Amino acid sequence: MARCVRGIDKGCCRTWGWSSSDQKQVAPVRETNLTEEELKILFKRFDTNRNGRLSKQELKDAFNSLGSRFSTWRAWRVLCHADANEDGYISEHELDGLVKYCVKHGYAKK
Ligand SMILES: [Ca+2]
Ligand SMILES: [Ca+2]
Repeated sequence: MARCVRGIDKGCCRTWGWSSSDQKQVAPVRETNLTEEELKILFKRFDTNRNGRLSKQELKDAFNSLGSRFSTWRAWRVLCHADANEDGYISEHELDGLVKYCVKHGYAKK
């Protein structure tokens, strides 16, 4: 009898579609077809004040365009990760580290 009740519960969960509605809420990481080279070009385009460095705001805009849902957090993470001289900006020679971070997190082709 107890076994029968458990079976009904399981059936209810399926009927209510809990798992399927959960999946809808969690959007998958947006798949891009960008190569590392294309990513570099994209990031350079977001150097809106043309000073050759990417500020946190510029990084945030770039991640927004890549479909990141947590662009502010991503910009902060990427600065921690790729800002080698810790001046708060990603400069041209630090771009490689930035791009590698993006590849690792699914923003570009491997
Ligand atoms: Ca800039
Ligand atoms: Ca730097």
